Amino acid sequence: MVVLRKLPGMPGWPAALGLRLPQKFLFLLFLSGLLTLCFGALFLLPDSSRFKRLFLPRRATASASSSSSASSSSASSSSTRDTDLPRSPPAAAEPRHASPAAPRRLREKLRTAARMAGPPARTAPGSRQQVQGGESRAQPASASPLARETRAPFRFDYERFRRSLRHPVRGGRSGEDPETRARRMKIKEMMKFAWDNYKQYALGKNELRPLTKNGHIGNMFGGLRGATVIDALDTLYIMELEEEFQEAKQWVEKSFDLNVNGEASLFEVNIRYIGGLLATYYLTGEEVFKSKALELGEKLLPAFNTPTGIPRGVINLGSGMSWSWGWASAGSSILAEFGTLHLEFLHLSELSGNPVFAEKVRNIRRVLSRVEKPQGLYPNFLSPVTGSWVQHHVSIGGLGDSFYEYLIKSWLMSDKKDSEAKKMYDDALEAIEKHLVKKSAGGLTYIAEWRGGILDHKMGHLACFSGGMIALGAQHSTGDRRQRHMELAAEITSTCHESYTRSDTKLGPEAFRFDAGSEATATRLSERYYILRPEVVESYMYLWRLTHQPKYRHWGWEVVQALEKHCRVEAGFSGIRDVYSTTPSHDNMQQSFFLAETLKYLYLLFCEDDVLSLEDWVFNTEAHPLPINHTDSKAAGQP
Ligand code: DMJ
Repeated sequence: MVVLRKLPGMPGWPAALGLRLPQKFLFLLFLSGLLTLCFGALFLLPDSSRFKRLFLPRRATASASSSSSASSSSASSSSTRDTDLPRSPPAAAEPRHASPAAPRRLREKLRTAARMAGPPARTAPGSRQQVQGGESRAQPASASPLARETRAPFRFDYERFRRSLRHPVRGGRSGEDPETRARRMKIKEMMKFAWDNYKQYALGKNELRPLTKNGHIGNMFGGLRGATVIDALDTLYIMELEEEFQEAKQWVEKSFDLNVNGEASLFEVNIRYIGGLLATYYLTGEEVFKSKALELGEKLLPAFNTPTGIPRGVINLGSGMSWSWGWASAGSSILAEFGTLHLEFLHLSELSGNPVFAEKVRNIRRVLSRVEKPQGLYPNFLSPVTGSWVQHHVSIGGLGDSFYEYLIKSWLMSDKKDSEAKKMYDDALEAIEKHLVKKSAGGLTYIAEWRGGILDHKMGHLACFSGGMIALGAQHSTGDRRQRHMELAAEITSTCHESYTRSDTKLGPEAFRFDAGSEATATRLSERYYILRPEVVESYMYLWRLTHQPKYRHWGWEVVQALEKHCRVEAGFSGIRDVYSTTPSHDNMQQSFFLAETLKYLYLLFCEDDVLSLEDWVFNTEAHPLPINHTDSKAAGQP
């Protein structure tokens, strides 16, 4: 100990006090006893974990901080060191993310401290950490849990948010024509039928198997259950299916277990579970939905611990280990997956007061804005290690789709303040128009795919959402550009409609082509199926709201009739294997997105415009409504 060391020219401490040998001995004995007592108190008393955290080597606490909440700024800043990174993709994730080694009480304390963290920690000068691949991530100034615990707990002001809405959530009903009402009621009946059968045969499983009348769990959600419950909640609420909504809510309260240990798709958990829970919280103000969303959000954070901060696609919700999809090129992450987190993560920050979620997605933006874009296009595969593209495949359908959607919706959700997102969207759309938009010999406009400069003249069903997206974006352009984009949106939507009308069932195939004499039809057996997807009716809904041309409601009604005729079975709705066969074979699966999206968009198509008004809400890519920030919030999440 420094204080006892004899300094030159100075007598030692005990000597200076004039003590004799036995007294010196007793003094030293007393002193060592005192020291033992102090250290014992630090490490053994009930409230000692924060001191342990300060004194113990970093590695001993890291797993606790990263899994508990990253909400602790210091936890997230410690997570990017190269030494913790896998050597080569696809790789097992950073072992430090596995939390079980950390004492439970320590984890709980850190979690509590993080929850209670007040307004965002600002980035301290010099707190940017250089990481492999030349990217750097802003790291917030370290804020000790000690300091945080003294602040008032953050509380999202729900009442203030409700007052900020410009329209009542479920809207008015006066003066509508009876046919529109009858059609809407029919769609409501379809939702009730889908829900009732799920409840009867598969409640607590992820999806209903309507032919065999049992449940399906699948392997996308890492052991989470009830995907259909969570996906259906806001649709039940909007359709005023009160009893059914209560059934779903009760299941969430009593049976929705987040302590699972399995491999989940980061993207799917985010868009379905977090999106569904957030939307239902905003619609109802019921705390249970908010707390489940926040708890689940924290479980996704370890996926971001990569050299660039671009998350890997798969995460074990128990251990926090993450890795890339086995099928993704060279351990890459997928554009439509890591690019489809922004809306939900900003709301997680907004509701928790904790900036960590917003920081994660803003970093993704930073990486993307810096990387060079071939011809201005965004390829679908990016390395989370180097931050460079792995393969030059570009698509506005699968693997790319919702990345573009989230750019324009981020801007809208920020009440048009997030100009970076708007610019990225505008630039991307310009490149798409220039390189991918084509017209078929028969005059149909479509968006092709791009493989290293070579066009694949194919559109997936997934790409049909783009009609709605482009129309939505066009509202905020002026002059020629607005008109051009509205025309493009209408033409693409019309092409997608053609893909439906040219089939025998009047439902569209998974992909359709414009080559070798084919025009908006599937040419491969493997592309002839329809799994109750929403994208075409999604575009009808936007085009209806933005133009009020009756054809969009007519087209939507055609889909309702086709669903009733070919997909409705005794115990629910099922996908079909071949849209070109009038005696279709069913795939025995009622997808959860059928309740979240397909039926919701159809219902909204026959509602007044003020039901979930586009002035108040943006829909996440699973059709879960998230509010536009009209409140000029100073909370963590909003730009
Ligand atoms: C949904 O889960 C979402 O719309 C997602 O963005 C794409 N695929 C399905 C529906 O087809």
